[in-house]
Amino acid sequence: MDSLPTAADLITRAERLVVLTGAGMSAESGVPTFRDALTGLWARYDAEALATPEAFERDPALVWGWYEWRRELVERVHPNAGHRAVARRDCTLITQNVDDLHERAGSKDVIHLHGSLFAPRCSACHQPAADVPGGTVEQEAADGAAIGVANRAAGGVADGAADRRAGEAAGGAVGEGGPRTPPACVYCASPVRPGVVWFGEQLPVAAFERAVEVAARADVLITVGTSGQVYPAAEIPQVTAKRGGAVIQVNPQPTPLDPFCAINLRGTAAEVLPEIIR
Ligand code: BJW
Ligand code: ZN
Repeated sequence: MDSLPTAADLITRAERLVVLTGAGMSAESGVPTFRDALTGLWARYDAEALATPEAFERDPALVWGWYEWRRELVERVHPNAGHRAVARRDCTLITQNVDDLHERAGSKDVIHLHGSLFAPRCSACHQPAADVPGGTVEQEAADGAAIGVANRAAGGVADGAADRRAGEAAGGAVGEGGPRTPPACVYCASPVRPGVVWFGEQLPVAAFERAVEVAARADVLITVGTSGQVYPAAEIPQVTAKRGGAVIQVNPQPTPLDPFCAINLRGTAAEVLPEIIR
């Protein structure tokens, strides 16, 4: 890659460096992407059945079980050389990822555009589930049998066995862990939902506004491992380019962001980032 030294030089001299990451950033840690043809989540699971507010309303246990499976998967993996390279450099990091691998690598200034697998909240009153008095979310889930009984008594979500049957009936659209009854909110008894941004939902306003602001002021923005297909996140590199900043893309495949990039590096995050962030 002839342009590696040019990219490294631009990054070394940058005064306001911004890094935008997508699912490809965590792929070499073992976290699946969404849209890669064979290995992406959307090749195996139906986004409409799992990543929309309507899906959660229709079948909370199917959706909660899928996200719990993904949360547990993330807990078992580790940041890769790409996460570590970014953490070594002073920059603002904007991520679409719902994992915590940037934080675990040591990055401090992380903007999560699409929420987090580790911030569940009530689907009705929006209280963070971590505020549940008397325990963490994990303790609540471990106490799922009691919650299931309470929910059934309240005419709420179904029990584990029924959920599993529903998942099977849904055509196996559920993660390896199977459907799981979500915990009930202690304030209003509604099901707790994953703290992520689904299709059709607004991004967290303060996070998105700050992301646009730092992108507009960046002299260099590195976009890593995103297909550039999901809006409004895909606008962020365009903001930097239109304001005269240099956009450097790290991705093994071409993307719709290519025309906005001064340099396109066709390689993986763990290979390329340690070479260009010195
Ligand atoms: C590697 C690699 C390696 C592989 N190294 N690289 C304008 C036009 C058309 C549609 C819209 C529009 N504006 C809004 C929309 C609708 C929609 C949208 O964008 N749809 C498109 C898909 C058409 N957007 C929304 O609904 C958003 N909300 C919104 O606009 O609200 C408006 C509103 C306002 C006011 C009130 C109410 C509403 C919300 C979008 C939320 C996205 N949510 C998800 C799921 C999050 C939870 C979860 O994790 O389950 O976010 S979808 C999924 O896609 C996830 C990701 O963050 C996001 C982006 O994916 P990403 O990161 O780019 O991954 P991939 O898989 O697509 O790409 C991976 C890339 O990595 C590939 O290029 C590989 O080549 C590469 N790669 N290995 C480096 N080792
Ligand atoms: Zn509530």
